Amino acid sequence: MADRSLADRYPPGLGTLAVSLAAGVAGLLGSYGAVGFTTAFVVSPVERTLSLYMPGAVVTFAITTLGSLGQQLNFATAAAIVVVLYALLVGLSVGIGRQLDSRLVPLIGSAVTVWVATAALTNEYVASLGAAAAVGAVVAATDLSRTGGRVVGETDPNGRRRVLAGVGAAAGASTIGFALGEERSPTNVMGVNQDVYGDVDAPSYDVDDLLSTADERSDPVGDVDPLVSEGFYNVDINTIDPTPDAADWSLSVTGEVEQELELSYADLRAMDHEHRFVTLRCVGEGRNGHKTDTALWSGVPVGPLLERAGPTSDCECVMLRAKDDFYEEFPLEALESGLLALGMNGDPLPRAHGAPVRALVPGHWGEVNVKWLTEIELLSRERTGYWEKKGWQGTGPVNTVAKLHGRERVAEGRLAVGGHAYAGTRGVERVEVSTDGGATWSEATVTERLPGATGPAVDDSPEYARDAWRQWRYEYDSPGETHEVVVRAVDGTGQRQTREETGPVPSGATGWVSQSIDPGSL
Ligand SMILES: Nc1nc2c(c(=O)[nH]1)N[C@H]1C(S)=C(S)[C@@H](COP(=O)(O)O)O[C@H]1N2
Ligand SMILES: [Mo]
Repeated sequence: MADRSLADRYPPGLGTLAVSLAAGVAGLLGSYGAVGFTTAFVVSPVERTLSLYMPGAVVTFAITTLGSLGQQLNFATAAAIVVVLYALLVGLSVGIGRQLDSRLVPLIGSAVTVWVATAALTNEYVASLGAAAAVGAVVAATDLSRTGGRVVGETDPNGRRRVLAGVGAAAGASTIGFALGEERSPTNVMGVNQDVYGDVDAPSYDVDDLLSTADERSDPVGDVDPLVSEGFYNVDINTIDPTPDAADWSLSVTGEVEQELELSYADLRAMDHEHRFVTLRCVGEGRNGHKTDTALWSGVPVGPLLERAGPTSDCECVMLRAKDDFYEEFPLEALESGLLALGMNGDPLPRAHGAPVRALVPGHWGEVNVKWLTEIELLSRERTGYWEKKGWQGTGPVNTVAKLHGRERVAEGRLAVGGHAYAGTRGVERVEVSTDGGATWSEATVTERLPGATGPAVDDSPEYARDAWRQWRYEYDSPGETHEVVVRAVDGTGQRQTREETGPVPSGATGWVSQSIDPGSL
């Protein structure tokens, strides 16, 4: 038995397929173990390519029918592609090894090709050894597995033990990879966000007064968030956020300008800051969706920077570009009153919301509020942004909306409904409520507007936040039976929220929110 042929060392047909796929999974988790949930993880470049080239129809379908699951689907597809790629490399190495009757070719071939493929995808030569080591361990375990000294072909015609050895080794390597990856992730798979600010002294802002004013003015009904959101929503084109190191991050102002600028994080930090309450709303959310939130942002006004660069742009339009390859184009005028945010609610900007710096564009849909911002390019002609290429039209001002998310029994026979209303920089003037399906209307109580921007960068302090939501509340006698509550907002120009109902695609949901309320359930 000393001279066993290679054919006996690897299980035939389906067995090798099983071992190769198991090795693929182990390789995936080997990569995760080496770098955690960062852009160096082998899935990251694949999901980025998918999100850049995935046809708009698929993306829109995913968003409208699956909600935020679209992004997870993208991630799962990318992970599956990596597993199949690794499995192919292992299967090929084993096949060639068989032809050459060599024991070394499967092992060395698998490890080396997986390493090269991972390094080519991620540009991480050392970290890619994680994937190679895991795959190598699986192949070696298959090769070395003991068969009890008997002739393999007789006792184990399907190479069952070898399959078990390979799959077992894959399970072990995957478990270790997963544990290591969770350990070193800035945001790990289990969803814990360990914020990373890079190698700088992260700013903290003295904004307690503003935050406590916001708290005092809040009037949440039921379990609705206060005026400063407790869990700010998140929309990204990729599952794995970039982690630019603030120390070597820079922002450039390029294109149709008299003078191009390049600013480091330290440059921005040294400039005068402003603190302002700003609401963001995603164009992709439903009429009564949960992707509208408000924070107190701290940062540098964009206007003076643009003036310094001296725009000469013919189209009066601008492209913002980011570290995750996201890009959005919109009218320059909208950016002039914008903010480059470095802080959120007194803390440094979290990774999930665009650390180290994101753009805030007053009154415009969330998508142009580009995170992980790297470039402001003044254009000579209009171009199409990421979401517009996929069929959305979300570069304009937000639609007016009043949402109904809170309901409670305030006393015997007395009910309250409430929520948030937002109309971008037009502001919310009032909110009207009907508790009889739209037959009769009354005015809701709305919260006092959030305070205006403060800080050394503000010349003449505005009285209230121009681009922030308000909360509304309406209390009424319970009709005793299930009834339809309808709500609509009127903006600061006197324009009432349109009644015409449309879905989110392409330019944001419209229509009045209407909810059925059963007093018995409150
Ligand atoms: N770089 C980058 N910026 C981005 C996005 C993105 O995927 N990448 N998503 C946009 C979209 S669609 C929205 S609605 C907002 C969401 O911001 P948030 O995740 O901080 O809530 O960010 C915008 N900025
Ligand atoms: Mo969005």
